[in-house]
Amino acid sequence: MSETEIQRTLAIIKPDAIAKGVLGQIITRIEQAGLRILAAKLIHLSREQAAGFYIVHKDRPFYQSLCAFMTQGPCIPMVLEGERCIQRWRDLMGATDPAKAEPGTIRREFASSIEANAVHGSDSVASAAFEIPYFFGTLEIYPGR
Ligand code: IDP
Ligand code: MG
Repeated sequence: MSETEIQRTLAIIKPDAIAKGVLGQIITRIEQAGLRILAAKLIHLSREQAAGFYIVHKDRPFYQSLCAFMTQGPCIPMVLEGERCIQRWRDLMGATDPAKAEPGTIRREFASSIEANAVHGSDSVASAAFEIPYFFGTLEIYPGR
């Protein structure tokens, strides 16, 4: 995939960010960055749904705790689209640990901890290809261009 190719990524506004009331501020950053929102919904994940989404982390020590956190309240998965969208959204998010995230990033500004870190973003084209259809069917994604 070339550097300027239009990509899609799966973003999630996590339960901690919704509980804190910073949903609007996060969406504003998406809009200001020029990333297009092609799909979005509010969903309260079951334990099984969270576990399936994070299956890649099943052997990590934080897996059970992460799945519990993701079911604490509703979250908002979204499909974002734009040039180099995967890396641009990761850059807006900042590092996984908010203490290590750059000033001005979403996680630095809004995350509570390395676990309750406000947002998710696919980390590659391959993970986006798994994560987008995990939440959205073809008919739920605005075709855009
Ligand atoms: P990422 O979200 O920045 O891609 P990953 O390593 O893919 O980070 O981890 C997935 C999620 O698991 C993180 O966003 C965070 O919520 C949680 N997590 C990652 N590392 C830890 C940890 O060391 N302790 C607790 N939770 C963690
Ligand atoms: Mg990840």
